Amino acid sequence: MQSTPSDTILVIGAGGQLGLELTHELRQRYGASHVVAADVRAPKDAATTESGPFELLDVLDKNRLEEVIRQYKPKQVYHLAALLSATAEKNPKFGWQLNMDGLFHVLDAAVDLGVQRVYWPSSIAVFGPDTPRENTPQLTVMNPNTVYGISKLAGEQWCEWYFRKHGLDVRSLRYPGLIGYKSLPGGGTTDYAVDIYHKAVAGQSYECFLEEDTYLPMMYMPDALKATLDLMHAPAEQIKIRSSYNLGAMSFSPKEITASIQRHLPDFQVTYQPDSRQQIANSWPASIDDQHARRDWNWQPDFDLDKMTQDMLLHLKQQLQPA
Ligand code: VAH
Repeated sequence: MQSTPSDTILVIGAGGQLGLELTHELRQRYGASHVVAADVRAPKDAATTESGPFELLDVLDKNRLEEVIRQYKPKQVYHLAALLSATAEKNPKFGWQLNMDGLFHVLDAAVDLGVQRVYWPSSIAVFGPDTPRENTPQLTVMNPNTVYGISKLAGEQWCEWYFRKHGLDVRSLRYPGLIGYKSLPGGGTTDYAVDIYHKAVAGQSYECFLEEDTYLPMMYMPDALKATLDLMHAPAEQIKIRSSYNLGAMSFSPKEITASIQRHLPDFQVTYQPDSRQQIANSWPASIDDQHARRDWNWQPDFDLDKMTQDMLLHLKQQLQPA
């Protein structure tokens, strides 16, 4: 077995939309042998398993989690495994179990086995229908009405508790909808904003599951990776919020992303067939106030909608028609 360096990083949920991209980015920055990818099943993306160490790990199996941490002794753990909003609504008990017991297993193992720093993603889903929708503040009314949102709000409070009671350096971001070309999302309400690009590049029309004027906070994956690593690299004394930081970049509606794509592909057509995810989207903010992230660790996004569209279409076309 190839020995892994002492400053190893473990990514749990490495096969997911964010996990796959984060593993790739961490391996590029620190060397593939330094980054252990783990997931409950082997990722479809062969690169994740072939470019560096991979472990099959169900985060609900605490003994297996401790075995992996004892084997690799990671300095940092990124715990990304969760059911997202739409999937968790269809499978509420498992959604709660995976999102909560999985987090407890990681927090306890980190304390017991000396992991130095833990990252855990929260989401704008922690806000609810009576939260101010425009420029939603860091501290405000939080009454999420989805299983996913309830689990993320509870998780934020537990992360803060482990920081206060055990001194565990656990850090978190309330991601908006994430959009990227390297991985497909799974079971989210914001997934339309990824699917729409794939349909456009394939020359097909797209049937959107949200109404055309549904504004949601969104972020291009390179910005999400930048924010995550900026947060994890910041000196501990700069981290003033130990529940989870609001994080923003842009907000747009299906109508606006369609127009952005049509500026490149004028014949692209979209129809609207809202489904149960519309109710979830209606309970979330339209835009986010992330002044604390900008103040505490100099957060600054790089991508707006048109810059993202240009980059997404370029890379998806390259994937479809390799050189
Ligand atoms: C979801 N993509 O749609 C996730 C995200 C803000 C949304 O948490 O469930």
